[in-house]
Amino acid sequence: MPVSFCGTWDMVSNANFEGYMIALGIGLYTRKIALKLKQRKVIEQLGDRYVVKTLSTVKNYTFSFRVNEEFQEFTKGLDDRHCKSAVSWEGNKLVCVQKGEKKNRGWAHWIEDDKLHLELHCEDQVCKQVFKRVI
Ligand code: 1AG
Repeated sequence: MPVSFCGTWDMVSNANFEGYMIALGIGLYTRKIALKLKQRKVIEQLGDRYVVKTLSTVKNYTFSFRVNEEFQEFTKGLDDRHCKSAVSWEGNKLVCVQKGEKKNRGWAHWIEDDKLHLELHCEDQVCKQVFKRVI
């Protein structure tokens, strides 16, 4: 049984978020604002359904999924693209493939040293985020 990702997590580091946003085609002005934001993850699990909220003072992004079940994702307020997304367990990592216009797009979440780790990738860019538990 994998460890629970549920709870509230605050960003402590955000490496190459700029490169990831450039790969997604986010404009300069939005990138400058987005880089200053401390993101918060709120992860809830209701039965086999996960709800993941990415919160900030400027924008929030919420989506939900069932593991191993493809879903339509619209990255509303982010890059506003439609993806066919699917999340699965790979060992202790929760791994998402986001099929769509952008090649090699996806993310992986795992827990290491009591921190929530997130690797976001798109094309040749990898962003690495780490969050500490607040509740
Ligand atoms: C995500 O988490 C969202 C996390 O899928 C990535 C956040 C933004 C990156 C995408 C494009 C940037 C576009 C606009 C930037 C403006 C604000 C950014 C900060 C606010 C975010 C809401 C995946 C994973 C799922 O956590 O578990």
